[in-house]
Amino acid sequence: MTHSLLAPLLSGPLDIVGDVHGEIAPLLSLMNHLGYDQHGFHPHDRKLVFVGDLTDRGPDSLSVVKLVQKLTKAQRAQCVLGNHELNILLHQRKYDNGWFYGEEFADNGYIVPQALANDKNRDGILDFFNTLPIALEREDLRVIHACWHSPMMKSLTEAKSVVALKEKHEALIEKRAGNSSLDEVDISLEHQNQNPVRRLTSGPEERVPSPFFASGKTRHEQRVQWWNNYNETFCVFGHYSIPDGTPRGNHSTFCVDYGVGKRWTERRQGRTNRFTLKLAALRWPEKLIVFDEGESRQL
Ligand SMILES: [Mn+2]
Repeated sequence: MTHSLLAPLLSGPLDIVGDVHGEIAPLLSLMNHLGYDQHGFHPHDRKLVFVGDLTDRGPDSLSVVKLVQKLTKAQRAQCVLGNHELNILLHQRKYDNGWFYGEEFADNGYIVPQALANDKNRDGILDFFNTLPIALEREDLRVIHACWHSPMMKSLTEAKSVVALKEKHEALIEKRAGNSSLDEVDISLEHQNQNPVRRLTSGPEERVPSPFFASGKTRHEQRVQWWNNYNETFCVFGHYSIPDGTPRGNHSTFCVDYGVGKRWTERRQGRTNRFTLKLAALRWPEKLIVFDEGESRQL
């Protein structure tokens, strides 16, 4: 099967869903509030679009992948590749993707409840992730996981697989860096910003004026709020979770990740509903934001 990493977005009215991160129950609840049945049928023929990061952190990445795979196969949904799917495709073990390798997710001795993958379902997950485009586009709308960067979109047609495309650019950047006087931080920024696979799935970064300590290591880079300088076709993205609900974006961008990936921390504190961290969808063209517990508001 051939597929392009820059693909046409489905036509008609859409519901664009934020980073699910293994939270199957909020996803089913959100689909219900949006008017879909569990097979993804909508009475007004609406379609679902997922912005990537389907897995890790939440209780059941397996069921989320299975559902989204079924919906996309039936052409009732589309999904773009997030950095979490990319890590799994690259066999990069991160602190929160152990479920894929059959390992428990422990946080300071607390075991986060999660369904674990096994030899029977692992290859199917990789096959599905390998079919995901990086970007979707139609005349009035664009969807990408982290960052739309027009000068790089053409490079998405250079290779058939996301892994091949990443490796090709990695080699080019290493070669350029080898002939330069760049320091370690500059080289790391080159890999983040000049490799289309990394920039588009996890966003541009910049050097910080003074290094800071976070999550166990000294950081020399920080994320760039690329949307402040974006004035093109309306673009919906995820990745930059909004724990306090403060919207991210400008007049032509919208971040639909409302942080449900960390909901396990709220459950751990005994909360069972009215969560602060939510799963959201943006209805298009209505520009209505709908949350998994049923609330909604106009963008
Ligand atoms: Mn992400």
